[in-house]
Amino acid sequence: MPPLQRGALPPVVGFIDMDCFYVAVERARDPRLLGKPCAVVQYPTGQRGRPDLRPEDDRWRTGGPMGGIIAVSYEARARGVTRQMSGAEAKKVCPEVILVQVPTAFGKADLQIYKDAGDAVVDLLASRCDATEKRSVDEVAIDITGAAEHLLASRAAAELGAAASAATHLADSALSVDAAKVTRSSARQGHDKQQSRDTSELADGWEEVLRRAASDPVAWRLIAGAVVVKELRQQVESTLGFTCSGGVATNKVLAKLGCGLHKPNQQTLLLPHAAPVLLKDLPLDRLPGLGGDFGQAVKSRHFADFVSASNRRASSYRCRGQTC
Ligand code: TTP
Repeated sequence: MPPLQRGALPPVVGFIDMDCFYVAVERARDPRLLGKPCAVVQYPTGQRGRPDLRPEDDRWRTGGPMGGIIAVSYEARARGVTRQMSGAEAKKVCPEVILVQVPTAFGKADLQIYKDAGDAVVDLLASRCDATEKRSVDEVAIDITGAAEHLLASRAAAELGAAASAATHLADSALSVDAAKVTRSSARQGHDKQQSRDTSELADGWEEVLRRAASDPVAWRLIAGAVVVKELRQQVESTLGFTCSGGVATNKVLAKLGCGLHKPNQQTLLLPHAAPVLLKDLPLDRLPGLGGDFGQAVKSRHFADFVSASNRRASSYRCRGQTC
C-alpha cells in the first residue's frame, strides 16, 4: 500500500482476514465440504515416486501416510482438531473429519489454487479501496478513506449508525476485552469469547459511541468505514463464496488487531479511545510482528507478557536515562 495520505484527519484503514482460508478454497471447489468438519493436510514428505495430485483429482485422504494439518474448518475446531495435529491424530479426536490434501506438482505442494483465490479477493477489494496491501496469502490491509467519505456524503447519519452497529463489535466492549486477553495460539484455535454472536453483546456500547460521534468527525469516518468493510465482506462472500473477518481503525496495526478479536465472519471497530483499553491486558504475542522469535525476545528483555507491562518497563528505562 503506498503511504497513506496525510490530511487533517487520520485515514480510515480496514483489515480483511479470510476465515480458515485453504478450507474455504476447497469448499468453493467442492460444496460437499460445506458445513462439515474438515481440514487441509500437507502432502506426505519422503514419498518419492507418488503420482502428483492435481487440483481437480480426488484429494480426500482416508488413511495412509499424510502430512500435517495446515488449515482447519471451524466445525472441526469445535470438535478438538488443531493445526498442530497430524491427519491421523485429527481422525482420533474427530472420526468424521474430512481430510483434503493440498495439490502437488513435481512432487511438491502446489499452492496455486490458494494464491489465485487470495488474488481474486484483493482484486475485488481494490475496486472500492484507495489502496490495498496484501499482507499474506489471506490477509489484506485496505485504505478505505475515500469510500468512507463517500458514504458520509451520500447516506444519512442514522442509516450509517444503524448499519455499523448491527454488524460490528466495538473493540472496547466487555466481550472484545475478554477476547483480547487470550494468547495468539488460543485465538487461532478459536474460543468462546472470540466467536460469540449474541446481538445484545454486539450492541454493547454502541449507543454511547453514536452519541459521542455526533461531535467527533474521526469517529464518524471510522463508523462509515465499518459500513464499507461490512459491504465489502458481503461482496466477497456473494461473489467468491468466501467468508472473512474484518477490522477498522486509523492504522494497519490496530485494524489487524481488531480484525483478530472476533472470528469467523465478524468484524470489529477500534475507535481511538478504545486502543488503551484494549492494549492494557493484551498478550504481547497478539501484536502484529510479535508472534514469533522477535516477540519472545521482546518478552524476555522486558520481563513482560502484556503490552501494558512492557510499556511500564520501557518507560522506566527511558526515565533512568533521562534523570526524570
Ligand atoms: P491463517 O490466516 O493463519 O489461518 P486460517 O485462515 O486457516 O484460519 P483463521 O480463520 O483462524 O484465520 O492462514 C491462512 C492459510 O495459510 C491457511 O488456511 C493455511 C495456510 N497456512 C499454512 O499453510 N501453514 C501454516 O503454518 C499457517 C499458519 C497457515
